Amino acid sequence: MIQSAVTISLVQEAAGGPFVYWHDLAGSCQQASALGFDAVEVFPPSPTAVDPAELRKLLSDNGLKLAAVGTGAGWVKQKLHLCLPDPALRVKARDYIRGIIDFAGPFGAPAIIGSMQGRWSDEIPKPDAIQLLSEALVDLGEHAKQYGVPLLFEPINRYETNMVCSVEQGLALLKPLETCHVRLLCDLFHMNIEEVDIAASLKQAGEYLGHVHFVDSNRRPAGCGHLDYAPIAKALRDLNYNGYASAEALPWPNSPEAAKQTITAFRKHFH
Ligand code: LER
Ligand code: MN
Repeated sequence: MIQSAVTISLVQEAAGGPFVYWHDLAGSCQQASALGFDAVEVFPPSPTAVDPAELRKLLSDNGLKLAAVGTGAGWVKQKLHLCLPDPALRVKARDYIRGIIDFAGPFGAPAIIGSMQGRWSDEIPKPDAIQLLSEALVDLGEHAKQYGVPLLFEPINRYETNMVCSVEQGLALLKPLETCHVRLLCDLFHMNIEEVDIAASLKQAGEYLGHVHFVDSNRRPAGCGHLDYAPIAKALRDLNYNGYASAEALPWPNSPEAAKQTITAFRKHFH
């Protein structure tokens, strides 16, 4: 059975980004719980910004699970990524992600690498960048293994990276890796830009599919754009996908309405 999740951003610098709830961890958990979400996905400003004991209590008090934790603040706040020309900064980027894995792991939640995949450049041409990214994914995937969770890797659209934009490119990156602990995060917003057929690409991801960002074509909550969810839901059912459909969407028209719209769409399509 697919499970529902909703995003909470705690990163001031990410203002305007695609997160349903903002800044208030306790209040957001209460609202998510009241609407019946299974879990929350948290976007923290650093690996140490959220007190694990406080989060554990909030999750327990509200009957929620932690779906995943984003690493994107490493890019947004510190301009770190895994393919930077400076080796010392690449180490820092890897350590940042390792810190998020160590924060999320004890909750049984995976860390997400999206924007931290970085981009190739004149100084680090594409084949070298792919090599650097692959080495980092093996190291970090094996690090996640101790918690019994995968590391999630997210193809993101061409306007945000020149590295891995589609499911096909994601599979080409992950299949040769000497670890089986890295899975794909398929974000329907990015897929709407990059894929020929979203449902077919989800099926192609197959057992590599680890997480879904549930959102509409315009990054508004599901049902507020022009995506056709029937074939998407069928593809996920056919795969026996039992991970999360996590609402990483703009707080449109506002956070409470976006969350309500999302859970209504989730129940319509997935239950
Ligand atoms: C992160 O999940 C994502 O989808 C990226 O677009 C962040 O910029
Ligand atoms: Mn996403």
